[in-house]
Amino acid sequence: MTAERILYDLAGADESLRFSPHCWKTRMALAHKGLAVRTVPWRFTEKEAIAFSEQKLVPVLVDGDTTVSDSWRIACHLEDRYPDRPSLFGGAIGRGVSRFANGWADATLVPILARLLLPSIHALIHEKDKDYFRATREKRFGPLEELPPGYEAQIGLFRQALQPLRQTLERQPYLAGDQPAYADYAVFGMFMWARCTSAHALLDEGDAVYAWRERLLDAFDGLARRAPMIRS
Ligand SMILES: N[C@@H](CCC(=O)N[C@@H](CS)C(=O)NCC(=O)O)C(=O)O
Repeated sequence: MTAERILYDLAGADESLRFSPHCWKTRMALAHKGLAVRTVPWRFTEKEAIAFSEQKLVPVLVDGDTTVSDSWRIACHLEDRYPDRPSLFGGAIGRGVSRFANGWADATLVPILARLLLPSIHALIHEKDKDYFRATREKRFGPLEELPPGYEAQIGLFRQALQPLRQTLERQPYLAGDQPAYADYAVFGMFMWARCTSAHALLDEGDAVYAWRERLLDAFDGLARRAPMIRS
């Protein structure tokens, strides 16, 4: 019998609302490998529930006898543990380039989106998380009530930051080429973060990034499209 696979997945007050960009990277990677998983809703302050992973952030994947945290490390674990299933990286060079895509999304897109999304995230998280979330995020981004200086300007900044992605997707359907792979999921996680937590329209319909996002929303029988979103 195969041991159960469990993913600790960030949830809002409504436990069906799963909005972490990094957990979404992992959800897509598991689906790509065709691996079933049971997700466990986890709140920001439930540190004791993941203490066994010896760190304080999600995603945490328990894969039989192995515990892995950090979405990038989880992707590497899945690739190495399940080499006969569809590849997430397409070899060593692809692993290197996917790491760049992941780093680009984290370093460039997270800070821009955070300024746009933090106020609505604060509104949707569990009551017990609110003080912790405010204190930790305000340390990095300033008072939530002063964010963002203007939605329009912030969305403009986001669209501008997407230029390297857009330029690629105007020439090929996915970052990874003809088919999606981890480089795509690493960036797509950011869009799931926004989709699940805010009603802002981030992209124009004519944008190549919009069409790419649509394709990934439909991937794996609409896994991402079916995900509950915040009610606006
Ligand atoms: N580099 C990590 C980042 C993980 C991370 O920041 N997770 C957030 C949720 S998106 C978290 O667990 N936050 C808990 C906290 O802020 O205490 C990864 O890629 O998995």
